[in-house]
Parts: sequence; structure tokens; C-alpha cells
Amino acid sequence: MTELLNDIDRLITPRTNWTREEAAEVYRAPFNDLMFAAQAVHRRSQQPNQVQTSQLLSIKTGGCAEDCGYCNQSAHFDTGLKASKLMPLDEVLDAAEKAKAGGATRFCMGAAWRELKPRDEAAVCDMISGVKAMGMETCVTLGMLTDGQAEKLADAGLDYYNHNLDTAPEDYGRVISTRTYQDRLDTLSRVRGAGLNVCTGGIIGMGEDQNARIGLLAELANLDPQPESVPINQLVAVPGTPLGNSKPLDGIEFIRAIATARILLPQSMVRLSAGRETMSRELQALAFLAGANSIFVGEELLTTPNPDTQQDAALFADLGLEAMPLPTAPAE
Ligand code: SAM
Ligand code: DTB
Ligand code: SF4
Repeated sequence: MTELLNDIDRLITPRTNWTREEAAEVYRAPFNDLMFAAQAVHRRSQQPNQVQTSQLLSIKTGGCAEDCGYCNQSAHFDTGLKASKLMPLDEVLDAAEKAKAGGATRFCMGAAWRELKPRDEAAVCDMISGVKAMGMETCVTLGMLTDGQAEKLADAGLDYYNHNLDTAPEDYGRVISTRTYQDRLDTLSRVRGAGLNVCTGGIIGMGEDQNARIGLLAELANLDPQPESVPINQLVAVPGTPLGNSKPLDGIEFIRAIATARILLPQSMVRLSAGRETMSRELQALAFLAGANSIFVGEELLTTPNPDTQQDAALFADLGLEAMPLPTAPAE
């Protein structure tokens, strides 16, 4: 075991000065050493048998101006997906009630927008306030934000804003041409500036090399302060998108990425996000052992399928996992 991985006392304190070399040393360690260290950090920093549950809803589907090469909602590609307008408030609140009844504690509303337009702000704020009033945590992912918008969302009752880095800076241009890495970082700093919790992660399995996966994880770890929530998505390859023919990712690489995220971001929730539909129960169990402690529940992500509720309930029962309760407010 290398000195870096052996020093669990040091690893449990978040730091934002990870070099690529150090991140690579973690990622490429012998698998047993990596898993041991990840589980040790996990047990010292998180509740080892609890998993946070979020549920997604696509409040505005398709027709997006961006050209993200993985995404079936981009107007640049023909994937047969039907575009729709912004969903009415009552339908959103109905879906949130159902998600709550199904056991989700956070409701994440996603829109296929390049950026939040001023004309949509009020409608989205009403959705946030309505979901918050139900006693759920709120999250939205609406593309880029300009100055002042994150504050409006926060005032409406928003808890988390999701905006992913997606991949390493040097790999970014291969995947997206319509906005830059710096645009993404700028939106994240507006989110942070408004006092919101930051949810940011990426996608692996897009045909990137191992260095790009390591680069993404180091980039996420070096956001200062570190993000509260880190979704690690496995590419859902959708025919018709530029990345639709990507070779399926090796499961061991995926688990290495999760374990590295846990070690580099000890205090963050690491979410085993898109891609669970095609993962075996055993691979998901390994992801939890590697330190993942959050998932998306419900039978659909935004536009693609997710494991059904019965299947997830059986997996939790067989692994002795329980849903993480909402944080209770500190006593006055
Ligand atoms: N339009 C907004 C944006 O891009 O920030 C919000 C919605 S977008 C669908 C949110 C995130 O979902 C993307 O940043 C990407 O990381 C993830 N995502 C989209 N399509 C995916 C796919 N096919 N497989 C895995 N993750 C995907
Ligand atoms: C994230 O990192 N993953 C979620 C959420 N943030 C918005 C989205 C996954 C989308 C998968 C493809 C789809 O269902 O459209
Ligand atoms: Fe898809 Fe979001 Fe990119 Fe639009 S900005 S193409 S919705 S990932």
C-alpha cells in the first residue's frame, strides 16, 4: 500500500490541491488497496450503510441549443426524442408528491436549456417553492446561470444546483463545442456565491482515456470548497448521438472512478447516477463498497430508463442498506 493510500487520517480531511499524479496514484493502485482505502475513508466520513435517494423529473425535454455529444436532448442530433414545452406547475408538483411517497428525499428538476432565460425564472421558482413546501430537498439543473439568477433560485427555496464538468478540461472539446469549460466553472462559482449547495460531477464511458477520467476527478476535488454532491454518470449511449456507438465501459474502471472520487472528496455525497439500468447488482454493490452513497430512484432518469422500484428495494434489502433520512434542522 502506498503511503498516500495508507494514511487514512490524512485522507479524511478534504483538500483542494490534488495533483494529477497523486490522483493517478490513487486511481491506479492495486484494486484491493484502492477498495480498502476507499472503504476506510467512507466509514470514517459517511454513514456506511445509508444511501441518499434523489428523483429526477424532466420539466422541459429536448430541443436544446447545445451540442453535448452524449445527449439525446440536443437539437443538433436526430434521436427521435419528442421535444416538449416547460411542464405546468401542477404536473411537476404531482410528480414530486409521487416521488416523496416512493421514498425519495430530494427532487431534481432538469431542463434541456443552454441557459436559464429571464422569462422562465418565475415559473421555475414556483416549482422550487412548491416542492420545498412538501418537505423535500430541492435541486434543479437548468444550464448556465448569469449574475443574480442563483440568488433568485435560492430565495425560492433551492437547496442544490446541478451543473456537471462532464470530463477533464483537455477532453472537453471532443464532447461539446457550444460552450467552454470556463463557462461551466463560472456557473458553478455563481451557484456557490449564492450560498447554494453545489452538485457537480461527470460522465465516464464516453470513449475517454484513463487520464481524462483521472483529470475529471482531480478537477472536481480541487473545486474550493469541494462540491457537496458529486454525480458519477456512466454514459447511457443513445443511438443518433455522436457518442451513441461508444464501447461499453469496463466495470472495474467504473469502480476505480467511484473509489477515487470517495478518496479525493471524503465529505461529499458520491452519486452512482446514470447507467444503473445496465449494471449488475454485483457491480452496484461494488460501487457502494467503493464509497458511492447516493442514487437516483424512480423508473426514469430524465429521458432514459432507471431500474424499477422493486428491484432497488430488493437490492437495498439484500445489501442491508437503508435510505438516508433528511438532515434534521439544528435545535434553536
Ligand atoms: N441542460 C442542463 C445541463 O446540461 O447542465 C441540464 C440537463 S443535462 C441532461 C444534465 C447532465 O446529465 C449533463 O451534464 C450530463 O452530465 C448528464 N447526461 C446527459 N445525458 C447523459 C447520458 N446520455 N448519459 C449519462 N449522463 C448524461
Ligand atoms: C446528473 O449528473 N445526472 C442526471 C442529473 N445530473 C441531471 C441526468 C442523467 C441523464 C441521463 C440521460 C437521460 O435520462 O436523459
Ligand atoms: Fe443535453 Fe444539457 Fe447539453 Fe442541452 S445542455 S444538450 S440538455 S446535456
